[in-house]
Formats: sequence, C-alpha cells, structure tokens
Amino acid sequence: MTDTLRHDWSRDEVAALFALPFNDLLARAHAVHAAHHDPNAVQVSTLLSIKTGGCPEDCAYCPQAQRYQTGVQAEKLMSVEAVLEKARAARDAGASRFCMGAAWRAPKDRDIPRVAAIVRAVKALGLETCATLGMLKDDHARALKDAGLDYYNHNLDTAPEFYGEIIHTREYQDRLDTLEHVRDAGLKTCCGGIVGMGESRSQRAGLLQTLANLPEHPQSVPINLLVQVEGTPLAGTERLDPFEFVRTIAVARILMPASMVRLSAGREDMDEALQALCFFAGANSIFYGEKLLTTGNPDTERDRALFARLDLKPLQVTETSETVHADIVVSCKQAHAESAA
Ligand code: SAM
Ligand code: DTB
Ligand code: SF4
Repeated sequence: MTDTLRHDWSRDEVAALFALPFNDLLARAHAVHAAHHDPNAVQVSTLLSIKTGGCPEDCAYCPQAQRYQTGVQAEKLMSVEAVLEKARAARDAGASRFCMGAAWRAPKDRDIPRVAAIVRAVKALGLETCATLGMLKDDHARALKDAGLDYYNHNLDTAPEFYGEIIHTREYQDRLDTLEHVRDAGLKTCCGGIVGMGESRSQRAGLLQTLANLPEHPQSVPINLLVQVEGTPLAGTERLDPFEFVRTIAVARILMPASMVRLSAGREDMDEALQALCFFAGANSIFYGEKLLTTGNPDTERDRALFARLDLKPLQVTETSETVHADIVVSCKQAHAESAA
C-alpha cells in the first residue's frame, strides 16, 4: 500500500479491484481505511431539502423532477429562520454537518443572498455546512464561500458512458465544470454517485475511476444506492446485489484513501449486517435523521442502536459557538426581511 494519492487509475485497474475475491477486497479496503482514518469513527451529516420539487431537469432517478408524477409537492425556498430551527435540532441530535439541498437546475442570481444568509446562520451554530443547489457559476461559488460554506455537493452520478441513459437536460461536462468552479472558489467538494440504476460493473468502475482521477479527490464521496420512487423512470429497475454495493464502497475506499466515503441514500432498505460490512469496507460517513431530501432514512433510534452495537462513535469536527450565533441570527433576520421586501 502506498500513501500517495493517485489520479491516474485505468478502467482495467479499477475493474480488477472489483473482481478480487470478496474477502481479499474487503481486507485490502479495510487496511487502507485503518491507515488513513479511525475505523471506529463515523462522520454524521443531516440533510434538509430547503427548496423542494418542481425541478425542470429530467434525472431518471429523481422524485423532485417536475415531469414525473411522484407525489412530491413543489415548495418555495425556506426562510432562514425555518432552516435554522431544523439545523439546531440536527446539531442537538449529534450531527456535525448540515447539508442543504435545492431542486434547482442552477441557482438564479436572486437566490444567492438568501442561500448565503442561510449558510451564515447554520455555520454560526457550529455546524459544518454543505449545499447542493445544482450547477454553479464561479461567482456563485465565491459568494457561497464568502458566506462560510464548507462543502458543495455535486455528483457525477454515474460513468460518462452511462450518463446519457439517465439525464438528458445537462451534460457530463457541465458537472465537471461546476466541480471546477467549486474547487477554484476554495470550497471542499462532496462528489459521488448512484449505483443500482441498471449500470454494469464496468460502469460502476467508470464512476469511481472518474471520481479518483479528478484534479483533487473529493473530500467527501457519497455512494448512493438508488432509492426507487414510484413515478420515476427508474422505478422497477432490477435491484443491485447488496454485496456488489459493498464492493463499490471498498473500491471507493482504495481509490480515494483520504476521503470520507459516505454510505448515503438507500440505507433504509439495508439491514444492520449489510451496513456493518459497509463500515468495515471503508464507509465512514452517513446521513442521519429520518429523512433524506424527500425519501426516508433509518430513524435516529435505529442508528443510535447500530452505533452502540458496532462501538462506532460520531466524528466531531467543530465546536458550537452560541455567541457568534446570536449576532448572526440578527443579521439573518435582516437579510430575510430585505429579501421578502
Ligand atoms: N438539484 C441539485 C442537483 O441535482 O445537483 C441538488 C439536489 S439532487 C437531489 C442531489 C443528488 O441526490 C443527485 O445528484 C443524486 O445523486 C441524488 N439522488 C437524487 N434522487 C436520488 C434517488 N432516488 N436515489 C439515490 N440518490 C438520489
Ligand atoms: C447525495 O449524494 N445524496 C443525497 C445528497 N447528496 C444531497 C441526496 C439523496 C436523495 C435521495 C432521494 C430523496 O430523498 O429525494
Ligand atoms: Fe433536479 Fe437535482 Fe432532481 Fe436532477 S437530481 S431532477 S437536478 S433536483
């Protein structure tokens, strides 16, 4: 094993990792994991949909695309105060990062002041902040960085050659461009994808290869198992073998040794033993709280019990700062009053 982070993985090399005997793959991934991280610490993020539904894009997996009948009601961007209330609850429940999602193709200029005020307020609670708002222009990325945003989530979703089967309203290159704007603004990158969309193993390898060969490894790598939602084109897709999901986590860990690999969407359908295997294979981050954006996640009691049974501890990375918080809430209320006027 080498400590050098590589950015020159070939598809064949990544495919060869996938093809290792399962136990050999897990042993290798766990060794990398233990060399770079505390294997008993798991970073805990909570998600909130701050702008739900009505999205003009056609991502075939997504319940928030306007064009699919999924029962998700479109809502406006939440107020700073409403987001703060949820963020405080997430912090008090033990989350260290608060991830805010908006069902936009891209934010408009007029959305940025409100989102910036939200970011400032959440940051002041002592939480790490993450936003996922769609494609991001460079000036928007800088404005969010100035507001105190720590991470921007923008997924590649799948391999370049499978992408056209899933999304037609924006190109793979658009995603790479957004990631470049995020890096250039000095934001940390949260970037991963979805498996279980009917892609081949080679295409799963292609997703991870593309992630690992980015100019910088994303600091967070969410691996989502497709949540099948009735009304989306991908509802009814053949389910992925759970052990293939574990392999995907293990290969992500080997390719991006220093990154946080998140066992992301899809946990509600996984039993405890499968999640434990994922943690052994190198996952060290989860979404915590009863909801992802619009779909379910395991309830907090179930996750607390799982952490206790596996002797896992939540990774704490920031301190709370109520003093700063009080000042910021006042400035956020002003920003909200201004944007509502
Ligand atoms: N609209 C923005 C965008 O697409 O970049 C941000 C929100 S979008 C919901 C964030 C990510 O959630 C998507 O890129 C996709 O990877 C993931 N996602 C959405 N629906 C999902 C599903 N049904 N199962 C698993 N992951 C999903
Ligand atoms: C990510 O990779 N997964 C999260 C987060 N980033 C934004 C989203 C999962 C969404 C699952 C479907 C839903 O709840 O709407
Ligand atoms: Fe819109 Fe994002 Fe859903 Fe695609 S994934 S339809 S861009 S909310």
